[in-house]
Amino acid sequence: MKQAAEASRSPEARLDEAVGLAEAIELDVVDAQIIGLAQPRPATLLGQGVIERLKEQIAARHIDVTVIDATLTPVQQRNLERAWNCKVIDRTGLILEIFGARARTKEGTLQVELAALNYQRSRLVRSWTHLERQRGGFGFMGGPGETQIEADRRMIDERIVRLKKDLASVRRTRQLHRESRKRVPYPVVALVGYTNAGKSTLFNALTESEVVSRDQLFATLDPTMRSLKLPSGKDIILSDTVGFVSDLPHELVDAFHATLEEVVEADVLVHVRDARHPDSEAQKEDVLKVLIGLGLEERLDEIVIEVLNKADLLDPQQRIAFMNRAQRSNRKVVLVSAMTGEGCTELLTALDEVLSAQRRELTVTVAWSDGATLSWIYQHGEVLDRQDSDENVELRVRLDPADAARLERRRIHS
Ligand SMILES: Nc1nc2c(ncn2[C@@H]2O[C@H](COP(=O)(O)OP(=O)(O)O)[C@@H](O)[C@H]2O)c(=O)[nH]1
Ligand SMILES: [Mg+2]
Repeated sequence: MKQAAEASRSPEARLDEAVGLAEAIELDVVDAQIIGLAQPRPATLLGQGVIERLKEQIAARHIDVTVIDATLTPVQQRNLERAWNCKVIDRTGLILEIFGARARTKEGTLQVELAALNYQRSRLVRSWTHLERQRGGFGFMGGPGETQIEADRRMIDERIVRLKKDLASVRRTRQLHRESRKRVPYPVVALVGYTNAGKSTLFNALTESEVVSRDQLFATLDPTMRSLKLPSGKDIILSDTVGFVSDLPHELVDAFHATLEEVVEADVLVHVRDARHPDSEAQKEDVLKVLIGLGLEERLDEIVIEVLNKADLLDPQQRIAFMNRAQRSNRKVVLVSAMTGEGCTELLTALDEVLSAQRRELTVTVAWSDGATLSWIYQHGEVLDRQDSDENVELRVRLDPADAARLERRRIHS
């Protein structure tokens, strides 16, 4: 994996992120390299010497895909694929693959497809200008190449128009999706944060020791969702979400937001931060800005737990500084090492606390004949008051939002 010069951030940090992105779609990264670009070549981006050297490595190690963490023109991409005899994708292509693999809703899928088509279209335009240049700038005079590009472009345009219509109609029925999400009978806790902050490592650390229940619900959940029991005995669903990336290409912003729908639906957000990352503070601001953009501003204090991850890499002084800052925060902050397991118990306790703070009080009337519902309420909620009459029992009960919705369904379907 290689990259072009990028002004603001260190090449090492960018390379780490690119590796993290590739791993997010289950690519097995066998090698990652930083390559200096003295002079970008229009035809291949990289210089001939570099191309030859990599060609040998790619052949010797039977590499199937090479990711270039930069923007490639279609011509550069094609030339590199020919030279190396393997698939080549650039940064935007890689991010689109990730979004495509992770979009969970119809709306998300359409939004990603739209971004992919717009991307393809812009690349057609670019190769068009490339052809124009080859012919000395008279591309508009027509010829087989242009006709093909025009046709491709028209096809893409038609598809884009259709996708936009589909998107509009899916948005109208979005409320229905929300309703079906509510059918998940446990509170949903989503891990959010930058790529490489340690979300997946934490996801595994928190769920690995668990015996995953073979409930039908879980058979249908995808691998980025798992159930987990909190110290209180409460079951939750933990969801590992698409990571934020630095310098997200602007044409991918809508698609990124669409993959974050599950975040809007979640009961708790665990904001995982790499405490050691040089851009950690700027990353935090970015994440919060996006969450606010998703309409969560008013709920942030209620639903966000901040995890300062990679505590094992901090020295004692840094730890103290972090915890002091944390204490001044409105939100719960937990120092964690997903690697060593430090802080995981505290995090689970914090999840219990945040969830019980979200509990709502409600009054329900249950018929004596419905013993199952009565015992369910005692099992899942906190009964504050009880009035028994001849036919029924009236209870004042405190339940978390997911259980309250579950109780409602029980009562409708019984
Ligand atoms: N030292 C240390 N490394 C960690 C910790 N958590 C994650 N990592 C490493 O950070 C990198 C990114 O982790 P990953 O879970 O894939 O991040 P994600 O992109 O947020 O899912 C991996 O190399 C992990 O091994 C931690 O607590 N301590
Ligand atoms: Mg991950």
